[in-house]
Amino acid sequence: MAKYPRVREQHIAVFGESGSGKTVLVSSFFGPAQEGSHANELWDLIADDAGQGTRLYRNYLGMRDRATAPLPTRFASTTYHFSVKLRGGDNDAAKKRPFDVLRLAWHDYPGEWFEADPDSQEERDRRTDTFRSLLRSDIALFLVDGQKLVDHRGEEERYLKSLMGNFRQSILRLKDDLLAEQGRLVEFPRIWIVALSKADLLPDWDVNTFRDLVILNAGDDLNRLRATIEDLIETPEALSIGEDFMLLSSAKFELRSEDQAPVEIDTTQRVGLDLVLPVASLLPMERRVQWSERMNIPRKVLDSLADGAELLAVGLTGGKYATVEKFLSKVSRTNQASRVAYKALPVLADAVGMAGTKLKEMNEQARAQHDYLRATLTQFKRDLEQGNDDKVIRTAK
Ligand SMILES: Nc1nc2c(ncn2[C@@H]2O[C@H](COP(=O)(O)OP(=O)(O)OP(=O)(O)O)[C@@H](O)[C@H]2O)c(=O)[nH]1
Ligand SMILES: [Mg+2]
Repeated sequence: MAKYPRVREQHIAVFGESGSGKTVLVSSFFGPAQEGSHANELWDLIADDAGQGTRLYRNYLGMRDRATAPLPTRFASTTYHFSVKLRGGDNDAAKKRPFDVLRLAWHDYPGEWFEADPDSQEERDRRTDTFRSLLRSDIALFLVDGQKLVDHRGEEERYLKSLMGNFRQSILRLKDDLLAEQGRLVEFPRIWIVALSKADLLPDWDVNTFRDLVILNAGDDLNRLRATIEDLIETPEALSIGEDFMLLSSAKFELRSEDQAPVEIDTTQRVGLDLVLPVASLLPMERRVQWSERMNIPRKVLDSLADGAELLAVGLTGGKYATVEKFLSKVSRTNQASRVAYKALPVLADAVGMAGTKLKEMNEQARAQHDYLRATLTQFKRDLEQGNDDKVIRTAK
């Protein structure tokens, strides 16, 4: 019997108005991994629900081969379940690894819900329940629609303010219901990445151009949104909103000028999608270390944020799982303060600190040793580093 949990689960919540590109995004995340020619040498990406997988792959093929985008899924809230199955299942490195599968739950939250009041108690309950189901996510992507920015050239402020204002209002509407049961929320997405969708429409922009535009035009609105969310959560200092930014493009869309219908959709030209898994799996751990260096975070908050970070850290650095397991069971027995937990585990800081040449060497070594977990995690970390260097993503330091 396996000694360790064999599956790690990460959740990511995607917030975007209707038409902002949510369905295309998830299709384009999943699709390429299903093409025979695109197989990843370290892992396989599969959909846990076969029907869902078929739908997403069909969406993708429609774009790739017929230049047709998927139909709108307005008002629908969907959670997609994916598994990243590491290769090398029965080699020696695999026997020692704490998990073989990294699961990703991807929650779509429909944008109409930002815009319109619920029209019945039933609808209101449904929204609250859906929102609750997102709360396990450490990371939220907040989409800014590149098409809308193009349409609002010169008056981007109007669009950005209404986007953030509407979202803030919808959180306020949910607030009483969310807090009714046990007061301030411990578990809540604490890292909100502001993401530009359809970045292919703004080919001259890098992530800094985008960030500057958002802060210049809607910095106050971002702060108000942050304040609103702070009121919902326990330990509100442990919250990043408006500190991380990224660019996303699911494909390069070429549109016919008369009616804006796509004539070609080049699915090989994607931006930022390869950062989704690295962001979902590593950013919570990194932020947890940054925050615990700066402040005292209660144990229960730490546990909900990037839980299992220790195992990931060991996976990255190639340390011994047994030490961590022993340590964790001791901590949970004695329920020690967070600072003790953090200090006693320098492996977390070590993992976060790995960078540059050292990281590259560790990745190459892990690949040579067919240690697929370490190869994957060090590769994710390299991808994040590269994304920052290429100015596709900008994560708070
Ligand atoms: N240029 C460009 N256009 C995109 C991209 N992604 C989506 N689009 C366009 O935006 C339209 C809407 O995308 P969807 O993914 O259906 O939007 P959605 O957020 O799921 O919208 P709802 O289902 O209504 O909530 C698509 O039909 C495309 O025309 C992209 O990466 N680049
Ligand atoms: Mg949709």
